[in-house]
Amino acid sequence: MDLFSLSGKVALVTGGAHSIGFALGVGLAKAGAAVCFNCSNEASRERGMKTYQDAGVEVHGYVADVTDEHAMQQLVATIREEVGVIDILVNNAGIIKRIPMLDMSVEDFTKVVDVDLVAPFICSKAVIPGMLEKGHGKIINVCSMMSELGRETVSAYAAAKGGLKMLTRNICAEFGGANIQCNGIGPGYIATQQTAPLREPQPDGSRHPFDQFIVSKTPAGRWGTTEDLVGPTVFLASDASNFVNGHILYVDGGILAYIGKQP
Ligand code: GCO
Repeated sequence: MDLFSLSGKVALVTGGAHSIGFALGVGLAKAGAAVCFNCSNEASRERGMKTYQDAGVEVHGYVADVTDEHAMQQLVATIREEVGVIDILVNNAGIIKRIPMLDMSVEDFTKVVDVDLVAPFICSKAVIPGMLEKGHGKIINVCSMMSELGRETVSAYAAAKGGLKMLTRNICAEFGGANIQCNGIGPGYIATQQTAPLREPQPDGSRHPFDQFIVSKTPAGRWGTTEDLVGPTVFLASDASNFVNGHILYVDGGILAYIGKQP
């Protein structure tokens, strides 16, 4: 099925050294793309390179701060020289701070918005000129269930991910005519380091109340895995989605469609 093949394409996965970004990098590489990733420091880059190597996947790893426009313009230029013009951008890098709103500083709120919303703007701005040159491009924003729903303590994250949904639609609006498709994946509750605190077993060995809550709210009856996100991302990175634009594809086990089991 060549429709899903990424061979000959160059992909950049931001924050691709571990967790969801790593899984997406492996998936894009296995679909044929030449995969590049960036992270915030050399130690993470080295760890990431080893993890990809252990998985038998060849990648190009770089250190670049996604919130720094100059650094990202430089990175895109370096990748152009060393690998090629970027065809696929996955805006994956993200942070979360779970703090009740009245206790959250403006600095903390702004930091989350900078990484989760401003950085995808910066990175998209850096790659779109090359995509316009080539006459095609794919931008995939890693949104969230919090692009649709709020939850206590995640005000900054929800505001940023809600904004990322609308940035996705705006890039579609502005560049769809140039054959650039910008879509999002909306992970449900995925078992990662970032959600580990929500799944930690209780001192008595019982499951975390939030773990039980999410499993009861998810028709699939389980937390997602990073691998669950790979197929939808390869689809949105491939020619199979050339007429899909401005769409957020929720990969959530059905949680957004379900009112939840009666207690
Ligand atoms: C939380 C979780 C969620 C998930 C994911 C859901 O604190 O509610 O971290 O935000 O990480 O984003 O789509």
